[in-house]
Amino acid sequence: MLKREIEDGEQSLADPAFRADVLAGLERRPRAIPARWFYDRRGSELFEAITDLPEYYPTRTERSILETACPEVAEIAGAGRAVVEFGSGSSTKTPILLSAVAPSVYVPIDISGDFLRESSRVLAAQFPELLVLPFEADFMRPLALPKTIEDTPKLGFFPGSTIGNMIPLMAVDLLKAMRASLGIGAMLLIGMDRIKDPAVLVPAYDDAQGVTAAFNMNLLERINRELDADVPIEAFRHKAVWNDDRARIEMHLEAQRDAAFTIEGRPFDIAAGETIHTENSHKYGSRDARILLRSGGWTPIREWTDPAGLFSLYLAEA
Ligand code: AVJ
Repeated sequence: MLKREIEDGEQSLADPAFRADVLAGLERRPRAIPARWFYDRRGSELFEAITDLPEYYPTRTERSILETACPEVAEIAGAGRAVVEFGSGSSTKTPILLSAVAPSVYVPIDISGDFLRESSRVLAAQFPELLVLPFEADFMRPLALPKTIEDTPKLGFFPGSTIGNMIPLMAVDLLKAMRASLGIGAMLLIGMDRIKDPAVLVPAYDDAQGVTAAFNMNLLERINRELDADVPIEAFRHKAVWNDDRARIEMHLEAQRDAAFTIEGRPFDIAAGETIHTENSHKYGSRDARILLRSGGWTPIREWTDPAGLFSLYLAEA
């Protein structure tokens, strides 16, 4: 069966974890699909486009904070650390840190091997002295880093407010896992988006050009591309809301009419007004962020923010 499909070229082989998350997510109430599935090739391109939008302040704000903070980070962290980046993706922020800290070793960790190899090659060319050791792994669990850097103190780097995708319970687990992975004497440089006026937050996730809408809708397109599915894309619309109780932006796909479709032979019915919850982006005030870090076993030692207080960067020690 598998062989026939490949020969006919009628169906690409879907990631079984994607299939399982989509089916389980649409069967549960409220319906929800994990945000990690946004990032296929098209989704990653759309996210890159989001980072350039006038409404999407986090990327450019964090980059400008890094320009100021990294020389100070280098001073506090001292020489001779290995920089370990979590979920490196195609990060354009990494060179700012590497230029300031000048580590001997850089370990980018990502679940997407393709992206990892591509960006490692670019960085190795940009920093010829640097030993780049790409590590393909799911960083949600404690990792065994390469033996060669066992005794080298680590500086973890987790920019982009990616931690905001997790509910606090998961965020704490992740911080603990990072502490275990990075070992004795480790430091962590982490970006978190701050709580602010919903009039600023909501447009950042619902831009005028509709790029974020396309990013959200691409999840349905991906389901139709990779699974045996006939989701009527035009029946859904992008929705971004501020959940004040939980201090997070939520993205949903809202059915605009009753719709019926099948995925992998399973029938689904969705009523007009019902949503599929696709992402959380938690925001943290300064005290919230410090409590979160401490809950995860990290002691905050320094915070940097931009003049408008939109975004924060924290340096913490294990
Ligand atoms: C990559 C998780 C930091 O939450 O701001 C951007 C993802 N989603 N626009 C964020 C995202 C919609 C982004 N993170």
